[in-house]
Amino acid sequence: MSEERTFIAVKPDGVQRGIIGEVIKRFEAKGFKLVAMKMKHASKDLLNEHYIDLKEKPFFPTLIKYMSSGPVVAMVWEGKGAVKTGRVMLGETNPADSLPGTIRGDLCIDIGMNIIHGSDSVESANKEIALWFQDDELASYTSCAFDWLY
Ligand code: IDP
Ligand code: MG
Repeated sequence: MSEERTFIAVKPDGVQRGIIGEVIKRFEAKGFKLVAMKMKHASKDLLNEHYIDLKEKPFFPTLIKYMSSGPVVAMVWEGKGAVKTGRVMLGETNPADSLPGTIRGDLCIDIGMNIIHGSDSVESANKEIALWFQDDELASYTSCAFDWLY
């Protein structure tokens, strides 16, 4: 159970606004283990695949334009309940509905500029991790904090 993984990405606005460190700080402080990270200016093909479930939405073209407007920082975080807890840490899709204390609740305003992505289920996490990372980009190590977390 402590090996559940989620895909988290700081979106182009989060990168431009200098929020990468704040996001990493929150996931590290929570106790999740970083197993992969890279900066990537995603292609439209990659983003079309990443957001394939939303392709019929009216905002889809704007979303792809936004997400390809600059580099993102893609990460994989591991730990018990990483997917669900990760979503709680992010807040709601619309920052206006996100509570203070969440990343979106604290750090952004507009639904079209909501600074961060997080997988919404274990199944989509596994799909997204495979889409953004090669197997050999996922680090395998034991965190010295493990026995103090579980
Ligand atoms: P999520 O990122 O919280 O999982 P989704 O519904 O999967 O939310 O939507 C993916 C992304 O699409 C959102 O994070 C946001 O960037 C964008 N988005 C969602 N709904 C809207 C909208 O109504 N207007 C503009 N952009 C939207
Ligand atoms: Mg989503």
